Amino acid sequence: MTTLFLATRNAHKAGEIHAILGSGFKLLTLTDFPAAPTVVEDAATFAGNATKKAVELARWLPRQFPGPQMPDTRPDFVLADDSGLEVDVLNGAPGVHSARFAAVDSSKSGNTADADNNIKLLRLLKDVPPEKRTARFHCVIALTPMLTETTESASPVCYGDEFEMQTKLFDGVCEGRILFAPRGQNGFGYDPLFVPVGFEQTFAELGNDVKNKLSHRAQALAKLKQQLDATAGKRLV
Ligand code: ITT
Repeated sequence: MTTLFLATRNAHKAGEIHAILGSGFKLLTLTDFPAAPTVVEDAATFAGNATKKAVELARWLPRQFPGPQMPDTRPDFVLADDSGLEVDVLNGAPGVHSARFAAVDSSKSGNTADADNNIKLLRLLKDVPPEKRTARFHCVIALTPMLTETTESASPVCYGDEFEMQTKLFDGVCEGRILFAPRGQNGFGYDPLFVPVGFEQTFAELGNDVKNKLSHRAQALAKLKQQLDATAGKRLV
């Protein structure tokens, strides 16, 4: 069984990843490692931030699993998801700033409450007609193998590069539109405002089972699974 370390502090995101990947994976999360470093998400793209989260955690983790005595619990890969909402009429905003949209023009650091982010989005879109309220959820997942401690001590200079070189990216996009008021209780973030193409209900109304089949995250994870299955197949040959 493949063990993945989820580099996220967002419990909703971790729950969705768990539900989408199913029982074929063992998952550890940052909740299991409260001392893990906080990664500053200052890259300009989802791919940049996802890579940064995966690589920094993959670099830190080997020290938590010293020696070969923990082969069953030792993660095989770090998985980091960076995602957000891109609204066309806002030139792609909130984009990489989705988690802290309400504070993006202030000096405050850290994520802001989902309700505040949604209120800001609705305010910016208040005069935008329905046909111009197109948007998409975008997710990039970075998968970094957990290299061994021996590799790290062998050549610290090359080690960081090695992590980045071995990182694989998987992306997913879900097109839709933004409503004028929130609807529904499920999900998180902008789900109560987002209606995916082909539906009349928001992600928050459709519920987790439907969302996890068509979401940006589901699409990225389907590609990741395909890659892991192909690699496992090659190892067996
Ligand atoms: P981690 O970095 O710890 O994973 P985070 O919430 O800060 O948690 P991101 O930096 O990737 O994660 O920001 C993602 C934000 O984008 C999230 O907080 C929501 O506001 C929004 N978002 C992403 N996926 C979403 C989804 O499926 N439904 C609703 N909103 C979503």
